[in-house]
Amino acid sequence: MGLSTGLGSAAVRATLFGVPGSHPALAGQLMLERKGIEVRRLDLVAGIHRVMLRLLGFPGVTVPAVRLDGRRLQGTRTIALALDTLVPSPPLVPAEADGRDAVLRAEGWADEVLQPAARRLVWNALRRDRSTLGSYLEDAKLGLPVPVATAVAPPIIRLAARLNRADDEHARRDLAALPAQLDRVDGLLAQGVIGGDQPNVADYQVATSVRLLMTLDDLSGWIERRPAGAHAQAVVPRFPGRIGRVFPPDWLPAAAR
Ligand SMILES: N[C@@H](CCC(=O)N[C@@H](CS)C(=O)NCC(=O)O)C(=O)O
Repeated sequence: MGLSTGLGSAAVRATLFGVPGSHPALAGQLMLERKGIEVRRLDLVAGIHRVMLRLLGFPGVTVPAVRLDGRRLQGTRTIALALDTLVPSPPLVPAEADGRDAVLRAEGWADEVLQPAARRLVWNALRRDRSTLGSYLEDAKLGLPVPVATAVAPPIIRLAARLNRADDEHARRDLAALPAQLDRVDGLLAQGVIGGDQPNVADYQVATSVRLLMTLDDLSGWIERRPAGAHAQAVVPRFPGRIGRVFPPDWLPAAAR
């Protein structure tokens, strides 16, 4: 079916480059799908994807990276704004009268604080136990059989953990900060900034990070019981990946021990 868009009325298709298990890549994918855009997803190998993205002509080194109508878009925030221009309805960033500023503030916080914390915690957890790494590859469009991908994983995990500063000091600090961060998500839900009938850019940004955190057995039960957990599951019904309990209990928020 043709869409009435800033691109004309032809069917709109995008190629999205991600890495397996990437929460912002999934946010990008969900936002494209929300606009009715057909998405072809390709996953690159984490760490090495920096080089691949450059070879593909993207200026930056992070995913999501999207090819859409001859344009190259990179970064969830850039993608959301570009999508609203190309396909105005339904909007990802609401109009001023509908709380635009609060949504953009929530998106910015989730992008800069929550998203990196979730990423560091999962890479740190994978350094401790990579036996379930294959679970993160379930939906991946990697072009490699899962057994091959898991066999080459150890140096990739080490590299990604180093690039993302997923050391123990950060993990400990990130775990200590989580209760306040989830309180903030619950607050955004209570204020109606996120969790409305029409998901906005902050819904996708927050929910994909919370969902990634919920792949950690150390945190999943605790998060599930909170409004933030229910919201994440509603916005992101499927997020493959699971790691058993790996963190020292005294690093965990008291309610998660
Ligand atoms: N915050 C940005 C960046 C996303 C990001 O850092 N993605 C990770 C994968 S989850 C990445 O590509 N990292 C590459 C690197 O720093 O090497 C966004 O939301 O687009």
